[in-house]
Amino acid sequence: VSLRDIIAEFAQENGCIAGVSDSRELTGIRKTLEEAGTPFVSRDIAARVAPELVFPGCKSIIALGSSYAKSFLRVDDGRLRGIQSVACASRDYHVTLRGILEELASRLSRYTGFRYKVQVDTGPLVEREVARRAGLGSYGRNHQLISPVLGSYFNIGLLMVDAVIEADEPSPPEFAPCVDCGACVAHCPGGALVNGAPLDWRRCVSYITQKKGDLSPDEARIMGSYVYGCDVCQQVCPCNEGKTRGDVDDIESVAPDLARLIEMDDAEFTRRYGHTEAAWRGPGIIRRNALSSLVYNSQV
Ligand code: B12
Ligand code: SF4
Ligand code: SF4
Repeated sequence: VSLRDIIAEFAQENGCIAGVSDSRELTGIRKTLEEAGTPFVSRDIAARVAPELVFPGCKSIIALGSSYAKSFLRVDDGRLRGIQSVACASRDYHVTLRGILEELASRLSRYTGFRYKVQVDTGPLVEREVARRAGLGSYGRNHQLISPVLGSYFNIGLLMVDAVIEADEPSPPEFAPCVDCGACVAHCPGGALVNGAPLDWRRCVSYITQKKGDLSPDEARIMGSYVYGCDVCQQVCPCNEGKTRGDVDDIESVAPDLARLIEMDDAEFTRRYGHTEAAWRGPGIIRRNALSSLVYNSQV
């Protein structure tokens, strides 16, 4: 069997999509990266585009995509509820996807010797571009990488290896259906999506819910009822129709009772958020957002 067959079989067993990219520099996106000034990531643009700098000896990169799409109905029980990304209804992908990639490395090591490095979100490489080159999907106007199989609600994890594995055909950059759509641009609460330009991240609700410090009145207004993350540009996207996998178990994970959140102590924070991606900024930021959402709700 070929390494490609093993990867494909492993991905299927784990409900993921998979592709392989070569390790050449990510050409063509350097200028955008320099202009974007992206938060939460390395400012070392050279490392962001060069697999060789991130993992010396890198020959191939396996990209996995793991869905977090779940369906749920909004509740109307008279309580003031905030909004959280549906990602908060799943276990933190930094942990789960890393585990899956470590397991893949172990599976492949039965067939060949190699060194490897895993990156899931926190490393410098521009993950969406690597995943596009590995054939996982194309960019929507919402800047999400959209897969024909999973839609856009999926996380990306990378396994860099120093073995050569035959690469997949890259996906075309632009998601074709966007030409006749524009729903995400029209519905983005912060007006952060501008056709043809990089994301205006300072106006992106997802960024505002994760930034440190106080919120300006403008930021609080854009954030509205959101407490962690934002899915609007995915919710309105036709690419996600029929792509959910299971239901949200606990409505509090996507529509938390704001009065309860502002009173949450650290132990309650760990119980509610400890296993999710929303835990990384700590309880103070979630309480800040909950309070801002309550104030916002009492004004509208
Ligand atoms: C910093 C960051 C953020 C920042 C800034 C986002 C941004 N768009 O730059 C904030 C906090 C706002 C954010 C929000 C979110 N993020 Co984020 N984020 C990252 C991170 C760490 C770096 C992103 C980055 O390098 N941005 C720089 C910009 C310039 O790069 P880019 O968006 O990838 O786009 C480049 C190319 O890909 C291409 N491109 C992009 N769009 C388009 C469109 C067209 C038409 C074309 C031709 C090209 C093109 O050109 C760009 C320039 O080089 C990555 C993980 C990583 N290490 O890569 C996760 C990552 C991109 N985020 C992810 C997710 C899930 C989200 C949220 C959905 C979370 C949420 N529910 O709130 C939102 C979505 C916001 C949005 N519309 O993009 C996933 C994306 C998965 C996917 N299917 O696309 C990633 C890959 C994390 C992961 N491992 O799963 N994020
Ligand atoms: S909502 Fe429409 S324009 Fe936006 S990414 Fe989806 S298909 Fe493209
Ligand atoms: S995550 Fe929300 S605020 Fe950010 S671009 Fe998408 S719709 Fe706009």
